Amino acid sequence: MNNKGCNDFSHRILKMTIKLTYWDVRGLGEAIRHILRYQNEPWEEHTLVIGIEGFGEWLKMKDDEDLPFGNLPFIEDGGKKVTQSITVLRYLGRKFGLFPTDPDDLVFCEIVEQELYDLRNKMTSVCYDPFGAFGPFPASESGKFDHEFLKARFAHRVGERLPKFEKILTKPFLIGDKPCYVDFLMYEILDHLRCFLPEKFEGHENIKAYMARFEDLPNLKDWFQSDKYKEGNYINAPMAAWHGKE
Ligand SMILES: N[C@@H](CCC(=O)N[C@@H](CS)C(=O)NCC(=O)O)C(=O)O
Repeated sequence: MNNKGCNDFSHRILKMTIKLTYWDVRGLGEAIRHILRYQNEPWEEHTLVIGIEGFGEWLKMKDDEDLPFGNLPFIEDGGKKVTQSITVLRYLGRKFGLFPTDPDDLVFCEIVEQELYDLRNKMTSVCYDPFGAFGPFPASESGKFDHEFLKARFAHRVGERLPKFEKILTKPFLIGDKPCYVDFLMYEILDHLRCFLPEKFEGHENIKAYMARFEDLPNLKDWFQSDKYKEGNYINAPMAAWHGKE
């Protein structure tokens, strides 16, 4: 198969166990997990459990001296620590030969990557009450969170955006026959949307076929068929107004 447009220098890199630190939800961590599963490299996870203890660990980690801007998720690879989920995906993409080499492909990938991240952030603000008194976030009386109202507004945007994804997903993967780093984000965000607003996917056959191809990828297929995937695997934290998956 032709891995169009992606470099491959993975053979030159010493294999180390990559460690991912994140909450026990899919959230921003699952696209990273998908790359690691697909690669079938040794990796481990330090899972923070949502609750007093997990929040305590997170607050401590935010001031980690090795992290200029501590945040979750982050990975450790050898001595290197990387935060910002998109930067982590790009880092792993470069490391594993899943990064576009052609400048036009790269610009296209970055546009799609940012579009997906915008959608993800909008969905987060529909699902999490910014005025809730969870963990370290202060309660506020300056606004009222209305999940159903926000969901309807978001559904309108998704209905307008999905045809654009339908139009670009004409190859087996975003830029060729094999996945690049953005495909791991793409599948994950599309699946969040599919779980949240399944009716919006009706008639989008390219998107459905693309998602089925992703679920059939080597190493990922086993994951999607595993009991662990089927039994839990929440998209958002339990305090969210919608935490999926139905
Ligand atoms: N842009 C960051 C966002 C990370 C993020 O929002 N992390 C959550 C925890 S899962 C958070 O609330 N971080 C606190 C903060 O950003 O102050 C990324 O993509 O990694």
